Amino acid sequence: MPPAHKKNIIWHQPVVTKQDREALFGHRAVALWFTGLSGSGKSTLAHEVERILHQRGCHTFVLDGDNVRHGLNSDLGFSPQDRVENIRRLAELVRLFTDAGVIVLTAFISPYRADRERARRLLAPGDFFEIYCRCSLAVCEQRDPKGLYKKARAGLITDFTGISAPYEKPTSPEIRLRTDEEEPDKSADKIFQYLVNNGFLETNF
Ligand code: ADX
Repeated sequence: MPPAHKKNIIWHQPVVTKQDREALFGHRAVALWFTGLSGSGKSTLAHEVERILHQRGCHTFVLDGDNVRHGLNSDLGFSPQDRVENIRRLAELVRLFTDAGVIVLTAFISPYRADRERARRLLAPGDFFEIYCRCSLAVCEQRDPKGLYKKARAGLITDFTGISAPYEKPTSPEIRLRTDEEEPDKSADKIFQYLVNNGFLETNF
């Protein structure tokens, strides 16, 4: 935005705050940010954790990379610049969801460490949980649920993560899972236990 426009935009303080909404809903509003290769199980796991939390009366929402690219980010492709912009916009969206008191679960490859760290910094301290879905390329490729690895190997898709585009592994994620070795319900339970153990689902905080 040109600086001249910026100076005419004033931040409006909400009357009902994030803390008010958290107290009303009875749980903290945080981001569970799943990251990993395509086919590593991010989306499956995000939906499974959401199911568990929803059953417990939590307010939740899953943001899935493929889905958001149909609408909000339909103008973006997979070049490095477009991926940066994809994650920048999504991090802002996640911020809005947490401000609204919702536990948001995201399933974006989010291959660049710097972008994930920027998303972390955009949220209040302690509100961002990086969940690394560690799954070998061989297993992702064998699963190939959308047939995209095959197309990437055949050169029909360029800039494909893991094949012709990089994936920067998290160095210190809050939760690290072996999604190529562990069943999704077991991994989902670990995440749920993590939230319980760290007091995120307490009704009186
Ligand atoms: S990200 O890298 O910008 O975070 P995002 O999660 O939004 O990616 O989208 C990834 C999904 O888009 C993949 O799960 C896959 O279904 C699809 N896709 C299409 N082309 C590519 C590509 N070149 N690289 C990775 N994923 C792709």
